[in-house]
Parts: sequence; C-alpha cells; structure tokens
Amino acid sequence: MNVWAFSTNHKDIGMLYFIFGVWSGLVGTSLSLMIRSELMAAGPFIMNDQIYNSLVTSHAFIMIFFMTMPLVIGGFGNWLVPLMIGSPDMAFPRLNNLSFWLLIPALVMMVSSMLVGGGSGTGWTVYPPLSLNSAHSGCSVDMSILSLHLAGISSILGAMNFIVTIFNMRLVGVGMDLVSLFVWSVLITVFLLLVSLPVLAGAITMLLFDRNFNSSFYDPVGGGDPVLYQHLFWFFGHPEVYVLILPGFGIISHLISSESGKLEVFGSLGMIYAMVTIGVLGFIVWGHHMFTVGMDVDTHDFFTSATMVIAVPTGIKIFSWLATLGGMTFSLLSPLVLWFMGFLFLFTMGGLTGIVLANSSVDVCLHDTYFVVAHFHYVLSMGIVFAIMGGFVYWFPLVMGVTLNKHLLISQFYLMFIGVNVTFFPQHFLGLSGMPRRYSDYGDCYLLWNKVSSLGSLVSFVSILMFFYLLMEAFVVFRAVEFGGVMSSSLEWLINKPSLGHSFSESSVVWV
Ligand code: HAS
Ligand code: CU
Repeated sequence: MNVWAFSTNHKDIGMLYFIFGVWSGLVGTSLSLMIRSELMAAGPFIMNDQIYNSLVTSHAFIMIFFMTMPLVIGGFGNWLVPLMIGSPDMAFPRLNNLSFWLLIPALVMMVSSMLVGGGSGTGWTVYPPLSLNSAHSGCSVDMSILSLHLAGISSILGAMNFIVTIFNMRLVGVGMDLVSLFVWSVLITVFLLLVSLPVLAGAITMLLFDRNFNSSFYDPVGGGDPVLYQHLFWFFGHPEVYVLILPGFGIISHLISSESGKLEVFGSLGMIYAMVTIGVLGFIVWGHHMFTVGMDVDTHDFFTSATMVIAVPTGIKIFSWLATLGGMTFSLLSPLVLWFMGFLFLFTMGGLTGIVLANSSVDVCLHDTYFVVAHFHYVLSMGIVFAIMGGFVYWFPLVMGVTLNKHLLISQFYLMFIGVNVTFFPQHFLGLSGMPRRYSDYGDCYLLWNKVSSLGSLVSFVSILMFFYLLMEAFVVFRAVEFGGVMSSSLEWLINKPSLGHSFSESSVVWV
C-alpha cells in the first residue's frame, strides 16, 4: 500500500484532493456531455426521462460535492492555508487525512446510486414527494442520502480543522489583520459549512426515516409537510452556493493583487467585511428558491429584499478588484489576466441574472426554467471554474516546480471562454421563452438554441482535453521554475509578504 495515501502532510493531502477533484470533474463533465447529447435534438433521443434525470442529479452532486469543494477547500485550502499563516501543517493532520478518505466511499455511493434501482431522478435538491417511496422505491435514493452523509461528515471535520488551524496555528506576529484574503475566504467558508451542513444532515436523515421507517416528516398523509423539507434543504442550499464561490473570491484576490503589481487588493479590510457580510446574509435568503410554494406576499417581500442586499457586498468586491486594476498595463495575452478578467466579467453577468431572479414576481414565471440554469452556470461554470483555472495556472509552478506553456494556456482560455458562453448564453433565451428544466425532451420551438448550446458544450470539452494535454506537456518538456530574487522557497515566500501571501507573479516565473 502506498504510504503517501496515508500521509498526514497537508501538501500530500492537498495533492490527493486535487487528483480526486480532477477525476470527479471528468466524471461530472462526462455526465454533462450525456445531458447535452440528449438535448441536441427534440424528441426522445438517447434515453428516457428517468435516466436523464438521474444523470442530471449525479452531474450536480458530483460537480458540487466531489469536484468544486475538494478542489477549492481540500486542494487549494490544504496547500495554501498552512503556508500563508506560517504553520508547519494543519492543526489535526490525521483528521485531515480522514476527511479526504471519507470522500472515496461517498463518491462510490454516489456513482453507484446511478446504476441501481432505476437511479435517483430527484435532482440535487432531493425534494419529497418525488424522493419518497411512492416515486423512488429502489435503494438508489438511500444511497445518494448516505453518500451525502459521508461527504457531509468529511466537510464538517475539514471545517473544524481549518477553523482551529487558522485561529491557533498562525506564526507569531501574524494577526488576523495580516492574514491573506484567501485564508479569510476559507475561514468564512468553513464557518458556513459548519452551520449549514448539520441542517442538511437532519433533513436527509428525516427523509431516510420517511422512506424506510414509516415516519411522515414530509408526508401529508401522516401529518407531515413536504414544504418543511424545502425550507431545511435551502437553509443549507443557499449558504452552500457561497461555500462554492467564496474561496474562488479569495483566489481571484491573490491573482489580481499579484498581476496588477499592487502590494494588496484595494480596500482589503473592506473585502474581508464584504465576505463576512455575504456569509451572514447568505443564511437569511433561502426563501428565494421557494417563491412558488405558496408563501404570503410579505414573506416574498422579505426574501426578495434580503436577497438583493447581497448585491451590495458583492458589488464592493467587484469594484474593489476593478480599482486594484487601475493604472495597470495589462495584456490580453497573459493567461492569469485572462482568467481573472473572464471571472470578473462572467461572474458579474451571473450575479446580475441572480438579481433578476430575486424579484419574486419575476421568479414565479422563471422558476424551474432554463433561465435559472443559465444563472447558476454563469456563477459556477464561469465564476468558480474560472477561479479554479486561474488559481491552478498561478500556483502550478510553485507546487510542481515546472511551468506551463504560455501559448497553449492562452489558446486554451479562449477556447473555453467561447465554449462556456456558447453553451450557457442561449439558455437565457430558452428560459425566457418558457423551457422548463429537468425534462429530457422539448417542443420544436426550442430546437435552435438547444443545438447551439450542445455544440458549445463540445467546444468546452475540447478545451478541457487541451488542458490535460497542457499538463502532460509541462511534465514531459519539464521547464524547471526559475524563481526570481527571494522567491526560492515557500518559507521565504511567506516571510517576504506575510500579509499577502502572494508575491508569486508572472514576473517571478520565467514563462516559455
Ligand atoms: Fe443564485 C438559484 C439569486 C449568487 C448558484 N443560484 C441558484 C441555483 C444555483 C445558484 C446553483 O433569487 C439553482 C439551485 C437549484 O438547483 O434550484 N444568486 C442569486 C443572487 C445572487 C446569487 C441574488 N447563485 C449565486 C452564486 C452561486 C449561485 C454566487 C454559486 C456560485 N439564485 C438566485 C435566485 C435563485 C438562484 C433567486 C432561484 C431561482 C429559482 O427560481 O429557482 C447574488 O449573490 C449575486 C450577487 C452578484 C452581483 C454581481 C456583482 C455586483 C455588482 C454590484 C451592482 C449590482 C447591482 C444590481 C446593484 C449582483 C456589480 C443591479 C441589478 C441589475 C439587473 C442591473
Ligand atoms: Cu440561493
């Protein structure tokens, strides 16, 4: 047995998370290609509705719990947090290893749930009554629930580990005011996880009981209420979307402060307050996912207003990043500049469609249409994925000691930029003209934009293949990193600028 797998070192565990996240990302991408193949043409094409919906469910679960979270918190978090706070490792190294290994059975459960008992065609929200025995009698939904339990335990343990590490293991003299923005983003993220995940665990455990032990928490026949589930799920679900994006915000701050040549991001204290505000507000807006369940108009008003308020701290972040760029000479032929400019532009677009959806009277029409799908793919596939790609390109030479090929990186960015936009922009039109989500078929009037969208997904797939080629190329050609000046070791890297933790800019790496 490879001892490395049981290592308690944060960099080894970070690497395991990266490998795991990339692998899951490939599974999730394959599922998305199957979804887009089915939707390439009107009429039943490749599969039936149940198979289609179970692919959609697994696609979402895998992308959220097994790709994004392991990459940003497990991968970047494990690698960078100890380095940036000057700690030799995480506070509980063995617990750290356990967090990782809990994900393996969780992923196995999730993938197998697709293959047994007809699959879980419930969507990632697992709403009853669809998820109850009446509609999903096999063991598939039970397996998805157990998978979420395991992934949830993994995240809660990881969250505790990061909180203790960041509060107690900082180098002497590195106060919380000196801690870099990525570390802050991880700290806020893990607090969100710690508060929201137990609620999800409770909700799905009650669902498990309804399915297997004859309770009726969510079954009106026994005095239960399916809407209770929606409240519990979204009390977790909304903070979860900020769990996904906040570490991305942290990564982008480092990219921007480094590439703009500024010592730090404009208003970095304000950035911290903005992230805290987003985190706190994230817990009181969950009702915007449930405007159609029959809430009274005052509750609609509350959730609409509370949701819109989040545009303020998010706007503070966007404008602070833009202010940081002020005066910088930047080239659209620099991979890092491309990734963060892509992030800023496309995340803002996704955020603005979020504001559109926050209006309850508009959302009553747009809920469960492709407009929502377009919204969340702009913030996820282009927001968080662009941040991950940027972070990857930025820190790859530090982690691997070799550089990536700049020309390939540039073409790969443009290909992916075109691919994702061609895939998701037309989905706004589909949604506005009423195409519902989670159906494997559609009327002929929706054919054109679905075709365009499916073609776009092929373009982004090619860009992903190109990214793997790029990685292989880096290892085969092996251009060793030449660090400029003081950037020779991670320790010096840290001591040099403890409050920023960046200083690893393009100027310090020799690109080919
Ligand atoms: Fe969202 C549904 C509203 C951010 C992810 N979101 C989803 C789903 C996902 C998701 C996955 O209110 C689908 C869940 C499912 O399966 O059903 N979302 C928002 C709002 C924000 C937002 C207001 N979402 C995110 C982020 C995500 C994410 C971040 C993941 C990374 N979202 C919704 C709503 C729904 C929803 C409804 C439910 C729809 C339905 O019917 O199901 C905000 O955090 C976005 C803030 C960002 C900006 C851009 C930058 C700000 C600037 C400041 C100036 C802007 C102003 C606004 C003052 C706003 C530049 C002016 C407005 C104009 C239009 C000009
Ligand atoms: Cu939400």
